[in-house]
Amino acid sequence: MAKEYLNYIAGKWVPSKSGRTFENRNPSYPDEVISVHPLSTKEDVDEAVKAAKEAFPKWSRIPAPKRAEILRRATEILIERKEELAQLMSREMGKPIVEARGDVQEAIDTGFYAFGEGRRLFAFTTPSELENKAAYVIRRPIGVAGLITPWNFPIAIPSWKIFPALLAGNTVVFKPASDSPATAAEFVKIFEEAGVPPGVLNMVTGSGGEVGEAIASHPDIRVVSFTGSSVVGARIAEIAARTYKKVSLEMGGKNPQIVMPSANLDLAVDGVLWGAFGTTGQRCTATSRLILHEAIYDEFLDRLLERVKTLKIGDPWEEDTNMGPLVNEGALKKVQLYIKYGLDSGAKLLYGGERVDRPGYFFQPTIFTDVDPNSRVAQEEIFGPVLAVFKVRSFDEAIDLANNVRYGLSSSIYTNDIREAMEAIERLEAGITYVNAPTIGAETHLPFGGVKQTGNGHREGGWTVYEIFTELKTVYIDYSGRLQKAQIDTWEDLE
Ligand code: UN1
Repeated sequence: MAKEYLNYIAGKWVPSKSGRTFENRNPSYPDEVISVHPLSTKEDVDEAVKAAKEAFPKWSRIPAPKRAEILRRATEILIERKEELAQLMSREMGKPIVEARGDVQEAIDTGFYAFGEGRRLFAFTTPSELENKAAYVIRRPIGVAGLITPWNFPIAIPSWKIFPALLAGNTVVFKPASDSPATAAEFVKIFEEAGVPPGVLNMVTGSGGEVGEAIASHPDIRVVSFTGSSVVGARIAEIAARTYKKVSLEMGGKNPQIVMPSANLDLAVDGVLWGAFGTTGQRCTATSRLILHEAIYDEFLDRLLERVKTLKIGDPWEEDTNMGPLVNEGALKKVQLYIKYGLDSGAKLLYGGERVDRPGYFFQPTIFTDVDPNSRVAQEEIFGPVLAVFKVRSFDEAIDLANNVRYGLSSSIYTNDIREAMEAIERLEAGITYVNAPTIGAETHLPFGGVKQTGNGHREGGWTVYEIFTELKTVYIDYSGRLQKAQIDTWEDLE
């Protein structure tokens, strides 16, 4: 029997006012309906924002170290429920169980970081130019935060936003992806159980077109944080600008792994297999381009081909599965379309390219060689297990090719030449560069985000996410007892 979940508004689990629902199916066996969720409307978002707005004054006045105590409890519950959440996630969106546990762990790490941040939230002090005057900066919560998250990290990415937003004293309206709503609802229950007061965290499920747009346009939401496609991100920014919101966007990637002649080739093969086919290529950090120096090109592809055949595709809840399904039928059709684009543009299929013969949206790991660097397969985010391989003659050509896309999230270079490594770190146009490690696997306590069409200048993770969820207040305290004029009074006047 499919479990029925509801929206969470003002501390109560409630259906959508529309009375409508949608089904959440298992992508490995699409006949199985895992759960049913409210198909919400703007009206439901209005209710949630109202609750969040009402809860804000009290929540924002609780000292941050005390808010942190509640978030620590939530993190402890996450630890207790890690296995159960991972199992649900794996069934709901198809991530291999080992990775699903990692997803929950990422939220645990983020929760404990937030707990520590309760006793930091550092700002700045600096001298005033006038005597007997203090000048410093404090961080203030912003108000109601609208958080819109994708399905590929069903707990990790919501945690990147919910923990810091709440720790900083904001209240939240959360819209999870419609392909992972059950894990999201269980995550929200954890905050409820940990003692987050009614109205402080609200969840509304439904479509991006209806619920997402309502969040982006609501005048009482003051900050929006979104992770998803660049097209939707640009749309959110446009709508949100009309009500002067702060907007943080984390969007697409077309991440390269470069392999130079001095590299440890087996290590680089391990890296690309994990980077390209982990999570079935459905990460914004996934390796979708492999840039090989001509000196190692043939040998590298031989080794890669040998290894890619050994990847185990299967039910994601089996411990030894390497690749689960794509998330839904739309994702499968998109990948199939890109196989056609690749072949039409003259690329050669080295491996894969076919749907797997079994129930569910399974697709083979796929490798294209001889890819035209300006073709769609080389330029666009496919979000599936498709790797485009390129041959280059020099380091400079590798860097230029790596930068020849509109995205800039992650990047990687395998080399044992220190000059190449250091130059790549400077020259790769990306928010993240790995040396001798794959493009995936960011740690939660460091800044995460990208340049070009991947982002709009913000960084989640670590301390930088607190820049997103706080406003700076500049404070001047004049204890001279007289009117002092900045820029006008001189030191000699004071004497
Ligand atoms: C994403 O794909 O949206 O670095 C995030 C990584 C993960 C996060 C990925 N820690 O691959």
